[in-house]
Amino acid sequence: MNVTPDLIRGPCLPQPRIPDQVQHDNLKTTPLMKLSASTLTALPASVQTPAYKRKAHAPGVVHLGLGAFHRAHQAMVFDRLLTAGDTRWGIHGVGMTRPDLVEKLGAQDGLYAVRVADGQGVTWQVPGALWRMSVATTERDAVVQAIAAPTTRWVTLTVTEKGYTPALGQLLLDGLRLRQQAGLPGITIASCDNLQGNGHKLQVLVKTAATTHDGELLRWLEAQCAFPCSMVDRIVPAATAEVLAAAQEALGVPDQCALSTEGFWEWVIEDRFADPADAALLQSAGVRVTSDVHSYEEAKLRMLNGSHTAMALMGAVTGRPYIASCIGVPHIRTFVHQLMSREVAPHLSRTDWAEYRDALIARFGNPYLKHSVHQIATDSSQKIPQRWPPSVLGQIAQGASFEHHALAAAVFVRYTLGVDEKGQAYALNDPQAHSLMALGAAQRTESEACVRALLTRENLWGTSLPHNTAWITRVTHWHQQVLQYSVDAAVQQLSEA
Ligand code: CS2
Repeated sequence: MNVTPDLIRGPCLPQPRIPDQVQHDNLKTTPLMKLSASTLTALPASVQTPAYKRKAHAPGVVHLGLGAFHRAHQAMVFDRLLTAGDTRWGIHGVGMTRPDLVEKLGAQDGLYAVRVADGQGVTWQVPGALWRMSVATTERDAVVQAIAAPTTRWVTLTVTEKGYTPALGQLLLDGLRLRQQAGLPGITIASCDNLQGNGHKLQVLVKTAATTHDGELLRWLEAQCAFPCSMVDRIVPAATAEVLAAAQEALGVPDQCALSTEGFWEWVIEDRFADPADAALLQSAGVRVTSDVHSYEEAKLRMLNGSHTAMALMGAVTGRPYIASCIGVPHIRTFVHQLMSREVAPHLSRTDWAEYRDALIARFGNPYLKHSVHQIATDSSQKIPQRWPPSVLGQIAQGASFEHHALAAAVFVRYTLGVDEKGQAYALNDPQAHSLMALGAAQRTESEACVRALLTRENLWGTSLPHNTAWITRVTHWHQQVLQYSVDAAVQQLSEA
């Protein structure tokens, strides 16, 4: 696979500075200062900062979903294009649900530091692409106007699996309608969420929002707008107090929005753009543009995200806080290796899966990424459908074993109890939390009935698995092992089999 870890990290661009030590010390003596446009030029030279004039132009990109992932991934790709002198990639970032985050970013003029850290080293960068911000819930009209702005050329989205609602389709359509009515050109609307065929799903959502009076708008949409599918990858945990403290140390000023990520990043996007010239531009920034996103999407969702969900649930139930703490346990590591090699890989169209698997296991172990298992277990009901069933169905079709997925599913059932094996209670953060916990509550006394109730939910497992007796029997078996012995004992037993 095309690994492009050094593109973002690239060498610092030369910038005029006054001596660093003096600046650093000055900043340290002024406790009220924080990272912002006015302190940017006084940061230590070790921190890479934007080498272009920020906000001199109107943003060309509207991004929906201003979470950590976007800020440490696409925003850094756009920062690279801005650095190369193309002024059209500034971002109008839209917080979908987090006014507090938008407020904090606003107070820092859209600036935040990113620690890029792994076995190759540690660097700090302040990307400069975030120029404007809005909150979707309270400033809907500003978002619609931003989509309709003449300078807007792209809309990108990271709104999470559960964000693909009719309201999202309506928001986009309202902005696009204004563009069409104003005679403006179409734009590229790129979903970057962990959904198979994300571009197609988004296009359907937008079209579904149209009414019978929107015939002309739909024709314009078809002819002038593009909804490419894309696969995005970079592990970006929610920031922790440790990262904020490290940022203050590295920058010399507090940064309430600092993030930590790995050197690796990947963006594979379908060659389908409103402006075809964008393909070469994105390529110049390290993005892979291809007609075959599907094979990258399926490999990433089932290998990386599928393993993530399995480990996150194991971590939540065993009381291990981070993905790195899970992959560091030999039998969990073996389990993940076997899950990918034996049950996922046989159904992938990518042939380089063995290198991909090994690279993933190394990435999971990155000690700098305090990637909370409870963060990844969030919204499991929305994530499992993309991550596990396709591999299980593939194994069933070939008459092959699906024991690793069956054990992972059993751990999911155990997870719905809301208390770990050490007796610590935790909250399920999931749109289906209430019904999952209600179903899972009786599992200690009525294990079989409980597993059956959870496995027959078609919104989790699809239409065919809920009727597969062999699948239900094996999940029930592993669930009993987990309850009787422990998650570790079951994982150990399977990984040594
Ligand atoms: C994770 C992803 O939270 C999750 O569900 O599996 O955010 C994962 O870290 C990214 O997709 C990596 O690119």
